[in-house]
Amino acid sequence: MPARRRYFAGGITMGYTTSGIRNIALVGQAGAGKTSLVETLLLQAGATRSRGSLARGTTVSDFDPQEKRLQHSLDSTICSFDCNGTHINLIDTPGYPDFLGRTLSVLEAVEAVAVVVSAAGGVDTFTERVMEFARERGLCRLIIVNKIDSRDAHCTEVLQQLRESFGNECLPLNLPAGGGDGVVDCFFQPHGRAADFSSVEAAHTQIIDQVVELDEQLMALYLEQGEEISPEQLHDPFEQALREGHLVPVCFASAESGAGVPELLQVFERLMPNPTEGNPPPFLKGTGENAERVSVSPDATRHVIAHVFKVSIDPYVGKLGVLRVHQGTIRPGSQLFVGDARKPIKIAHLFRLLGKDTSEITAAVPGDICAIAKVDELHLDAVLHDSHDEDQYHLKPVAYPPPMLGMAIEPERRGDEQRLADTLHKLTAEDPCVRIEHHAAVNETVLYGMGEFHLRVLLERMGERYGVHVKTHPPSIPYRETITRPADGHCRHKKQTGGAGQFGEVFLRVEALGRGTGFEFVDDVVGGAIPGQYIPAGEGRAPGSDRRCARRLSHPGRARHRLRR
Ligand SMILES: Nc1nc2c(ncn2[C@@H]2O[C@H](COP(=O)(O)OP(=O)(O)OP(=O)(O)O)[C@@H](O)[C@H]2O)c(=O)[nH]1
Ligand SMILES: [Mg+2]
Repeated sequence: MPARRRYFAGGITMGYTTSGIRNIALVGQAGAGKTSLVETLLLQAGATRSRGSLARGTTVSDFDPQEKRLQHSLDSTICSFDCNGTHINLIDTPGYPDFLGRTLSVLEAVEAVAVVVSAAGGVDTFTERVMEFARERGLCRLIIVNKIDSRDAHCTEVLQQLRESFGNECLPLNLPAGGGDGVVDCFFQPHGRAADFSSVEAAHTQIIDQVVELDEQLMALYLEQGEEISPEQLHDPFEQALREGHLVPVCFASAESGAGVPELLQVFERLMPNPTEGNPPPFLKGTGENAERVSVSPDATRHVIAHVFKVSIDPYVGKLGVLRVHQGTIRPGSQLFVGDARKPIKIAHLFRLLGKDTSEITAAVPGDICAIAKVDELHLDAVLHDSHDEDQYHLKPVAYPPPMLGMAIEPERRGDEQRLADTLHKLTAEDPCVRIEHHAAVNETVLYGMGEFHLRVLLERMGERYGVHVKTHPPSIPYRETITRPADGHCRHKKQTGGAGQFGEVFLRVEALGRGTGFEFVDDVVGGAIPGQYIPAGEGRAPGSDRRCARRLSHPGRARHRLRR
């Protein structure tokens, strides 16, 4: 059974506005230490009293029994907390490529992604994939090199590898010091102890040079007059450099020892973009080719526009939709339309999430992330709005990888067919990379996922969470015959059983058309040798031909089809 969500009623009044919000998703390869980092960051920020452990299954992020058992994140987890007056919505994501759908869907809700790389492992293909996805989506990127305490850490090589893979705009904001027991700041106050490698002064100069390139006035001050530029003066060009991908800052940390974690929190608060500073979300109005880009701004007084980027189906409380408010303010009691629906839904309660804990809040301002429970109309990628002016608004679709591995399933117990159908519906509602197909030709239901691990997790979840146990086997292949080369056929039918006799004669040629080009019937009878009403009988009667891609020809002047009385 899944972990029961804990609810805290009371209605927290938020002490922050849009500019005080930071939405950051932690992404990166499995085992890089994202969940561990969340744990250490929460403790550092004072959001939790003790640091949970992966081995004991007590982390805030991996609260599902399956996650505890496998010691891997299988779903994204929202951790909202306040730190020094800043409201941080930190989202932990799974690093296994099998769960990429769940990772990509949360990137719709953030301005910045923090890509976590292990100092012991370096860059892998998953890191490259998420870096590219974030760049394409116009998200600001930060790289966290974790595990600097590890004996296998090779920070110099990893920094070098990052620059080779993602460009020279990957510049360190801090560097490991004391053999990985801490970090030394290269941006705010670059005057600490010596770093383990490279020079703090050189790193400071590199990053300032990179940022002032975008601001002519600052450049003049800095280069011509040799003035020291303060981090406050650099704030706006720094945000611009992040938005344009002109700078990808790199931070070093250890989730295990806590080294670099206070510095990381400071980077989140002071340097990561707030919702007004990130690239605007790619909202479109209309469908297909007629879709036009529309502007949505984080203005609290305008119409509400919010996007559902995560749905989880909780057996205890039903559907929980997690949304990012892009415009306007949502309050308990707000009436919102889901997509083009004419009838509004009423928001009874609004929640903020910290792992499995759910606390009621009094409002969600633009840029914030909140949750709504028990609204069946909500679905992944739905847009909520409070005016029909915003009907047809949607976010630019995400290019999810198609689930390719299929497994045929049927309930173990007869009579469970409906429960199986309901469960499959729930699984597809939660994960954009799960697909169900019914293969009518062989009467099989096939569950498609990203890989073996994905399918195994889905089957276990069906059993544990919903009590539906299934038998599985590889999907049957509905073999069909097709025409491999042209052939001619001739058949004569004669029947004389007393009274009226029957006679028919057909000349037929079959040829293959191109794959997928359909079926074509060509009547080659000339001169009306066969009366028109007998021609359709020739179509659809040729043995051994695939109706979908065959061309049949009856020969000119030779086809005969007669009925005699
Ligand atoms: N030495 C060391 N080990 C770490 C550190 N951070 C995480 N680990 C270990 O790395 C392993 C994986 O950590 P997780 O936090 O589960 O990694 P993850 O990125 O969340 O992995 P997925 O959920 O599978 O994507 C665990 O055994 C952690 O104890 C670190 O800073 N130093
Ligand atoms: Mg994890």
